[in-house]
Amino acid sequence: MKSIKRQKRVAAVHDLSGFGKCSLTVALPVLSAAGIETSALPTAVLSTHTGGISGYTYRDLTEDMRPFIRHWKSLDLQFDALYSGFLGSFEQLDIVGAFFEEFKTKENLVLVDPVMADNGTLYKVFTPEFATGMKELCKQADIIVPNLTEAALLLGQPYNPGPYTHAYIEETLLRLSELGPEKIVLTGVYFQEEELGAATYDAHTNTTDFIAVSRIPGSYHGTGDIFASTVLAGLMNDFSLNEATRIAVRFTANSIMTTYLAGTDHRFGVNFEANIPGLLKELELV
Ligand code: PXL
Repeated sequence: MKSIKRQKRVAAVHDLSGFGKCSLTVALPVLSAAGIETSALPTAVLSTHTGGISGYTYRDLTEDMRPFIRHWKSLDLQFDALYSGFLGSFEQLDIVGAFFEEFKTKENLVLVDPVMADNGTLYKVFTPEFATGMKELCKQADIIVPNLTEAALLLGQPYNPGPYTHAYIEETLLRLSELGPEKIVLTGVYFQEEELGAATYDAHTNTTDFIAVSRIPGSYHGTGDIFASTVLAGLMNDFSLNEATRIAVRFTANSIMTTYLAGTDHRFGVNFEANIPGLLKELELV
């Protein structure tokens, strides 16, 4: 057991999708399990996520966000990390940018997961202008966690489906850090068909790292949110960027494996819950 420390607090800016584990229904349990107090600034409320499920309801919470932020400011709340993911409208890019400006301190961390696309295509609720706006938001971040589709959109370059070369990944990491963020975690990285993992870059130390695990067949919804939330959980528990990324790759892969073996619908998200005890061991919390 680690000695008792001051509890860290994170503000998570994501949608709440009622069914189909992703965004807040992943960020809250993962961060809470890792001992972190997690406040939610919801961007939208949906009956399900938008990936491969039709007929979902969509309540855009743009109008609630500024009053939410004002109230938090009036309470003089402080956060150890500001963590944004799926935003509910174009206007929210500015609102979240202003939120970062208000709550950024010298010590805390701004992590932007530029959730907007995967497998070479934008999610259907977003426009190319949204991608341009997301690039501006990323400039305010200390860490960004894009997949390779999002990286291509942020850099205005064509999507490359892989397998990748080390040179391509290193160049992409460098160009992303030139946007502003000191640390980059790139997901969906693979050099051979049978693997999948992530790459990191830290501009402060000018170091790059790769971690890959065996690829599990299929594409599983919500895994990007599990991954990014776990990277943050690791960082908030004082692991280095590379250690936190390794923990996140293993936890995400284990959750996918549990789901693959169970044969459940990939659109409904993965069984990360079964793997939380393993995560807590990796985080040295038990
Ligand atoms: O996991 C990303 C995500 C989050 N929230 C909503 C989504 C998606 C991806 O499709 O639709 C509502």
